[in-house]
Amino acid sequence: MFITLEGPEGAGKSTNREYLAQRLREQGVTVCLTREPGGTPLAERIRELLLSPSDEPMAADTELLLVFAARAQHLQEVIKPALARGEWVLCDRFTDATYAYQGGGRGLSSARIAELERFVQGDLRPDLTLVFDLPVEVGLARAAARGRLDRFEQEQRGFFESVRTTYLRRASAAPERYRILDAAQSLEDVQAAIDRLLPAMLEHRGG
Ligand code: Z5A
Repeated sequence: MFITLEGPEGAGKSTNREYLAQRLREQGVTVCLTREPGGTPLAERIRELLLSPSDEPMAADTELLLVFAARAQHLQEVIKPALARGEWVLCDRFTDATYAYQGGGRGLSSARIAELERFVQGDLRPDLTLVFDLPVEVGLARAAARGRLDRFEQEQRGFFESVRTTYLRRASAAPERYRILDAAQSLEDVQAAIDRLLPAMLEHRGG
């Protein structure tokens, strides 16, 4: 299974990816944990370019192409081989983040993103996407508590509202693939919600 974890800043994706991985391992599932942008040495270098604040403003098209360049490398080196070995891939962000940040946030057309999605991924799409949803101010406060803000985290509030709206719109347009979790709850409650999703996920075992 290919599972992606999505959501705005500070939604708890990384924390809950570890939790889900642990619960799946307890059930005998071999998991491959990875993230985007990044996941391979080259893709992590592209991540550095994307996240580091710089005096030269990055054009939105450049940002979009870098995101997909990193993804092409990540798919070839990590995601496809892991799926071919029968592992479950748990990926912290994937192409839904491109629709949310470059589409919703930067205002690039979803048709253009879809073109690159087809070019880089062919037919490969996640089997399940968990959207950790929370009000923008709660997520930004969590991110700020961590210290220095990256290039995206320095954006204005309207940018993050569009990111959140895009995630929710995509999730409600394809409810068979997405599960929305209320990430503003306590971590315990979020993890209890993950536990409730586990039986349905495990039904996928064995094809
Ligand atoms: N990006 C893009 O533009 N286009 C793309 O296609 C892709 C990505 C793939 C890096 O992503 C950036 O790349 C991202 C979008 C862009 N924008 N930014 N910035 P990232 O996922 O690496 O960065 P992030 O969104 O900033 O991740 P994050 O802030 O680390 O969030 P998180 O992983 O969702 O949260 P966390 O690290 O698990 O938790 C954050 C803190 O909150 C931490 O102290 C936790 O202990 C705490 N936490 C978590 N859950 C709770 C609850 N329930 N209650 C209280 N506290 C909690």
